[in-house]
Amino acid sequence: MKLLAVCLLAAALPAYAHVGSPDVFFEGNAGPYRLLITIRPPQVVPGVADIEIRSASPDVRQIHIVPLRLGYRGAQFAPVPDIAQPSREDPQFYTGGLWLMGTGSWQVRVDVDGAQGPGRIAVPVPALATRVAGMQKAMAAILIPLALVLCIGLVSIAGAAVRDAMLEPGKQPEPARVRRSRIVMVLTAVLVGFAVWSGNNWWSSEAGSYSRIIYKPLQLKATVEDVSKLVLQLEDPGWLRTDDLLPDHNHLMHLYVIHVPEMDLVWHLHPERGGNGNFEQRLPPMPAGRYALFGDVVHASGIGETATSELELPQIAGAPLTGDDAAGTGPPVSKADYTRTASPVSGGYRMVWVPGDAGDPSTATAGKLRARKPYEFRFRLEDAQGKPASDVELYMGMLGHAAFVSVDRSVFAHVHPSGSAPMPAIALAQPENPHASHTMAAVLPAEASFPYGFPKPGAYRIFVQMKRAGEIVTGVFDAQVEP
Ligand SMILES: [Cu+2]
Repeated sequence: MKLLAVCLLAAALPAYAHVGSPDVFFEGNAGPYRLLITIRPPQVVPGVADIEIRSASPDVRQIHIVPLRLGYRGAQFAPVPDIAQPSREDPQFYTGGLWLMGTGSWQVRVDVDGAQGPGRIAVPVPALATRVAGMQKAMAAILIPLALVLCIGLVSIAGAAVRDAMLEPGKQPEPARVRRSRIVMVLTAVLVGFAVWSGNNWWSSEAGSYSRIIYKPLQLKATVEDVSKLVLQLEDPGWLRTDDLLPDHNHLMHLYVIHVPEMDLVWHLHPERGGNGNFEQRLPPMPAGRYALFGDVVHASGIGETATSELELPQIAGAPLTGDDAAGTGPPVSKADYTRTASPVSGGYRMVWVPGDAGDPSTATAGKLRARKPYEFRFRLEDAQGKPASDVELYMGMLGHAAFVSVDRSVFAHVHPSGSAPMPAIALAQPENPHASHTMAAVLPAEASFPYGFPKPGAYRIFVQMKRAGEIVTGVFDAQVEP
């Protein structure tokens, strides 16, 4: 019984990174091959995850994909990998579907074979049941009459067997036989009814245990104490732990605070664990107003979650920002210009949204964006003369951090140059090379790129943070995403 409880708990652990943006986007090197990988996890589990892989180079011959449990030691006994199918229109684009058989933390291992030899990379992906699949009406319309035919058939077969089986051809059954046959038919009908009733009970109990593993988001309760101390309480929705969090870039929580509805002010803060398990953060100076909070945490399973809340604040005198905490400003989103590609940052510098070349389908270009399409978003820091910045530094181990937020706040995704998977999950998937997608060059490039695709059409704001000359700078851009 105890074992069963542990298994149920393990199955219940998973939760969702980001808000309204379940697809995983990943960019990294499988040996010598640069790949942009999209994994669309199923909404019901077991279910099929759709995999899309775009190779940056044309010398790939074949790609194999296989799903494995994340951090599973028996990975050498992996199932036989599937072959990803190349697209007819774009030979560098491959697709495939993989069954994820249970809820929890998975990885998709991608093996590439090509002119430059073999290459391998693994992408973490959470499999979470987010809904119960109902039976389609058309299917029910076919199956229910068929089941009725079976039940009635069984009853009449049993009756006929008793009435007619021993009868000589051409003779009528005597009344005693007819009576016995009726009794058998009634008994059979009772038995069949009981079988259907127990089947329905079994089905309902299976459905009940499935609904227990359906993902329920972590709740966040935000209050302000002692004038300027933000206190965040993570609330367990009944089946999820909040004491198993892993640090991501040395911080247990990455909190975006966005002034709403205009989204003209943003803070990227890192609350620390306070007493009694709460998270606490000294707030910086902030004007009175309404604020949306998006707090990213990562569970020990490698699955990330974003807990959200909104609160009304009075004017906060606040304390100056320290460490990795950063602030940014942009124009009000009601005056958004969806073709604007330059965002001024401090020191006379600016951040530029770098467009794709004509005919380049994978680079996101301002003003030309479609939903459910994976892109690479490229941003460059430039000085007043338009020269790329030469003093770029890593910001929390990365060239940049980006947040994609829909104006209606139903979508929030915190994305890194390696993609949308949390870094601890990437480290679990790539134990031998956790920095597969980190830049380790002595002089850092002035450009950061982020793989991401918008889950649905609408207006979005993109906050991009990079660091130069010891200062974290924030670029603010707008995107109108077409269906
Ligand atoms: Cu980040």
